Amino acid sequence: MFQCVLRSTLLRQSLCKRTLVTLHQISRSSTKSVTYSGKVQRKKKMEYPKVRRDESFFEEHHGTKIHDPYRWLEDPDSEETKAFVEAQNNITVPYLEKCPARESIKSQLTNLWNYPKYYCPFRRGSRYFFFMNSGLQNQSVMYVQDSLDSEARVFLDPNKLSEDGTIAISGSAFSEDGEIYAYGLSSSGSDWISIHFKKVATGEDFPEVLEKVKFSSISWTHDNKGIFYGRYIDHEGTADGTETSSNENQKLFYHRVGTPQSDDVLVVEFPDHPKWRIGAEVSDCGSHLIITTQQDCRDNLLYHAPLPEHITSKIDHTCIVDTFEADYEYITNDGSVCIFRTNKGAPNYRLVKIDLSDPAPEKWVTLIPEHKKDVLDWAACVHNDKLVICYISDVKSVLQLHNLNTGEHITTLPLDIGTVSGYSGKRHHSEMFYQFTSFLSPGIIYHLDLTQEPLTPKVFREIKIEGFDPSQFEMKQVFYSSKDGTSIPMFLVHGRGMKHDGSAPTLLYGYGGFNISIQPYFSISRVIFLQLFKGIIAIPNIRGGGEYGEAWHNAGRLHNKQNVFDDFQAAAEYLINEGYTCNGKIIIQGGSNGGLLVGACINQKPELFGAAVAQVGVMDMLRFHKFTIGYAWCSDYGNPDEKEHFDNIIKYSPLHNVKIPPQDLQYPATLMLTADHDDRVVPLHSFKFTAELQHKLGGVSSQTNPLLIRIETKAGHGGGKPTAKIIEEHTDIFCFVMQSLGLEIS
Ligand code: X98
Repeated sequence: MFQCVLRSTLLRQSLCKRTLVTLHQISRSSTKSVTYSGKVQRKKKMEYPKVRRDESFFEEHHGTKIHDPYRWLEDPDSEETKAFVEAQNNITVPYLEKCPARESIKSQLTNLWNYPKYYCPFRRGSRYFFFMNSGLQNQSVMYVQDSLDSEARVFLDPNKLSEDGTIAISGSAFSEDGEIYAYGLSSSGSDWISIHFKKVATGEDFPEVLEKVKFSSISWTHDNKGIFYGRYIDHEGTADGTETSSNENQKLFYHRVGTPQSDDVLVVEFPDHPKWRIGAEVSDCGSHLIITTQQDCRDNLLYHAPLPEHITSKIDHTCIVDTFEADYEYITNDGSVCIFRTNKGAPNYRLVKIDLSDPAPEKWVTLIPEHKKDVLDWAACVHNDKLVICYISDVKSVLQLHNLNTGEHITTLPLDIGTVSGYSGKRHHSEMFYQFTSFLSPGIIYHLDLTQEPLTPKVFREIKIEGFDPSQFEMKQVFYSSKDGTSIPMFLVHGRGMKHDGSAPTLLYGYGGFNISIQPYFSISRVIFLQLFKGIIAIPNIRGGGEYGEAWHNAGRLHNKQNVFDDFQAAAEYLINEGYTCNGKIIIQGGSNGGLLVGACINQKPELFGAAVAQVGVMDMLRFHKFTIGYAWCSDYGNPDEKEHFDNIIKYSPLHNVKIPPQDLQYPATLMLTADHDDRVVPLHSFKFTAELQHKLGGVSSQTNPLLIRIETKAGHGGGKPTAKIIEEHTDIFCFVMQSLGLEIS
């Protein structure tokens, strides 16, 4: 399961720069309190496109009449929506392109980006594989080696699959003997993948391609004959990621390599539960199929089935967990005794042994108990009887080795302050690799030979970047108090010896949801922000994430969602009150669920921020569950069709809470970003919110800050985006912020 990248956080893009305010000169005293950055500026007002409002369209939600004048924007294929997209890009693109520093920003970004990026090697069969990007390649290339010291040959180069780098590898698995590679390809950033099969020895592809695959695991039977995968066989109409239809009725199939997809065997389905997504994993011993189902974005059911020798029909499975109340993740097994990572009765997660032949919960045995403070983030088995366990401790990674049989702690591997961003190792291997990253460390890959005592990790590869000297910067973690007194951790990164005079442009990035932890990681665009603009990067670990386990997630979801916004706003207030920056120089940024965060915060405290960048955000909180996989997010947002959730959601839904601010105040300069193939958070969210912002505020004389949307083509939610598009996007964001805040490059 772990190959290279662990628990990737969504859209870990940043933007960056530092500069001097020109138009926004705010008095020093105002930087000490949260006030008037939104004061009227002497800037030219933007002219926005005329967008039709259907004032007559409304729906009753639990007795409340809700107007939805832009419902027509939900049809991505209508001529009117296409005209909207064109009209919006027609004002946004010239705004971004007139930035005088554009070429300089782009070339500095490109130059610094151009360094070799290596990822953890992993052994499959008798060979080693790794991904590497030489610098500016659109997609990382997969290499193969016969041994760690032998020459690396290109195994699969996705850059050869399209002219513009928009075809990306997304999901893959080697057969047990390492001789066949099953790999998913996604086009233009869509979540849809097609699965291909490659013979490792010759590089030759099998003829068949598996289509209509989404949200799927790929797991091989140990006879190397085929894979289990999830498919939306009933999906009608376009399946290229531009459609918005709900993803329902996923079914688990078995595909035998070398045969057409039409011959695939339907092995598991749950026709009474169209919204369940099915995960399947063949156990380490090859004898069991572990099946999980999930309806939302937390808690899963658990089933198992002994694997038949020949898979020709449905597989009978036995239910082990029949209630959605906790997460269960298979780690390894010895015979019928399986180890799972779970938060059942352990909000910070524990490892538990479940005997499949006697699976009653009262018979479960705790192998690694819950840590009282640190979160057991992931676990893997290596060298037959060892467990690698990664904890999150105050947002930083801690990596340990334990005994598989007793759970006993063997050693804690030395690690700097940062994140274990990659791991590879197999139970039947006596070596492992792991990758470390942090704000100021582009990556160190360690190799650990578990046969050598004392256990001594060796640096296998360290990534260095010409033109980036980490010693010129400093990073620290602070804890600030949120509105209700909760202590929130926040990382701050800035130039060493930075003037602490409240004038630094500050990029405040947040996510706040879905049990996702935002741990330190390296980002070139953030370095650019630090270097060019002498800025500050501020990353608060707001509630809703997984940094402190289930309790932290729970404190920021459903009826507690407002805590997420409060935490983010309190971060801005802390930065101002501590004299780091002032409201006119705070740029808030978030993507996906973090786009919702940005949308909600500009509605709730427009005067607190100078600029806002909301990427691929969820903005219509009354309708998110109607599109693609949106229904799965009810575990964080609640179901708007239920009154108690509606009553909560309507208070913060970005689309429904745009208000003209009090006299003289205005919304921050706001840039929404979306893309035509985003089938995770469909573009209509950003379309409707933009139309509403421009309608309500566009005619207000104090609103001189621009309210714009950038609509990308041949791109999706962020995964698999080619480097060229990423650099272009960062450049646009910098140009937007620079011009709208009146910043200058020093
Ligand atoms: C999702 O919606 C996750 C969607 N998702 C899945 C499963 N597999 C995936 C594989 C690739 C990409 C997405 C996948 O649910 C899956 C498959 C089988 C069984 C269980 C799950 N997420 C949320 C999201 O994208 C947050 C985290 C993941 N959001 C966008 C939330 C709001 C905005």
